[in-house]
Amino acid sequence: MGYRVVIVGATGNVGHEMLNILAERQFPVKDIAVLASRRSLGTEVSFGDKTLKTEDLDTFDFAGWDMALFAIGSEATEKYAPRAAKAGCIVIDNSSLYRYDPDVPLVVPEVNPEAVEDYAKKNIIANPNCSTAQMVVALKPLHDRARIKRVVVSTYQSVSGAGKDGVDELWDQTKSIYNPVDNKPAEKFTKQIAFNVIPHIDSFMEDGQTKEEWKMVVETKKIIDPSIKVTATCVRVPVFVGHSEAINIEFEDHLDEDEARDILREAPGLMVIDKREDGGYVTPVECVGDFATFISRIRQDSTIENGLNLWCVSDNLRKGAALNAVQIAETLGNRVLKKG
Ligand code: 11C
Repeated sequence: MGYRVVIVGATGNVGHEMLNILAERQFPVKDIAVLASRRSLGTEVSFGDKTLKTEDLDTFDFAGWDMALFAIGSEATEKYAPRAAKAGCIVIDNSSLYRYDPDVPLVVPEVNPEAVEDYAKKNIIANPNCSTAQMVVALKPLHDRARIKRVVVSTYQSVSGAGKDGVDELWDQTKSIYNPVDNKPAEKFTKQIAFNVIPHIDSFMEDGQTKEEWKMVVETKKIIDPSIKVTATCVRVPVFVGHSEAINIEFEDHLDEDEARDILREAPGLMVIDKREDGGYVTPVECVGDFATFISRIRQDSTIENGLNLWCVSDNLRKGAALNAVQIAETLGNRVLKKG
C-alpha cells in the first residue's frame, strides 16, 4: 500500500518543502521520483533520511504514478502538467495556471476538502496563492457562523514569495546598503526592498489593482463563497519567510470578539495567540516551519454594525504552498484513491 508520488521542481524552495513535509507527516509513499529541469539534473535532494537524485522532467514517463506535485512556474506547468494528467497521474499544481479554470477544483483542505472529488475533468487540482490560502482558513469558520459580506485585507508579504532571487536580493541589499562601493540595485523587486516596503506584487491590471490583489478576490470567492466581497492591498516587506495580513471583516449577523476567538480556537489549521499585552501576538519570524496559521489581535470594529479585525500570520512556503499541496494529496488519498 502507499502512493507513487512525483515531485516536479524538486530543487526549488517549494519542492524542497514538499519533500520535507511529506516526510514529516509520514505520507504513505510507496515510490517517489524527483524531477527537475535539465539545468539541475543530477542534483541531490533529501527525503527523510534518504538522498534522491533528480531525473529529467522532459523525458519522464508519468504513466503508473498516482500523483504529481508540481512546483514550477506557470509556463513550464503548461508544458508538462497536461502530459502527466493524460498519462493518468493526478496533478496537484502550485502555479496559478489552472486556478480559475471551472473544470479544475481549487482546494484548501480545511475549507473545501470535498472539492478534491471534482479532479477528474482534467485530472488536475489547483493550490491557491499563498496569501489566499492562509486567509480563507481564518475566514471559513467565521463565515459559517455569521455570513461574511465584505473583507478588506492588507498584506505584508515576505520576499520568499518571490522565490530564491527575492531572498537573495533582500540578503545582498541588507548587507550592502551602507557600503556604497558594494551597493546592490533593485533587480528582482521594482524598488529597494531592504529597510523598505513596496506596495506592488505581481503585474498591474487595467483597473489599477495588481494581479496578487485580484487573486485574493477571485480565489476567496471560488474556495468559500462567490458572494463574499474582497478588496486587497498587497505589500512586499523585508521579511524572509512568513506572510502577515491585517484583515477587516464585515458580517451579516452579529459576532462578538469572544465568540469569534472561541470559533477560531476550535477551527482546523488555526492557532490563536491573542493576549492583549506586550508580545501577546504572533509575528512572521515565529511562524516559520510551522503547519498552523496563527491568529492574533482579534477585536471588534466599532465603526460598522457587524465588524471584526484580526491579524493572520503563516509560513508562506508551507500553508501557502507546499503544506497545502501535501494536504490536498492526503485528502485525495483519503477520499478518492484510498491506498494509504
Ligand atoms: C508572492 N504570493 O508572495 C506570491 C507568490 O500565484 O502562486 C505566489 C504566486 C502564486 O509573491
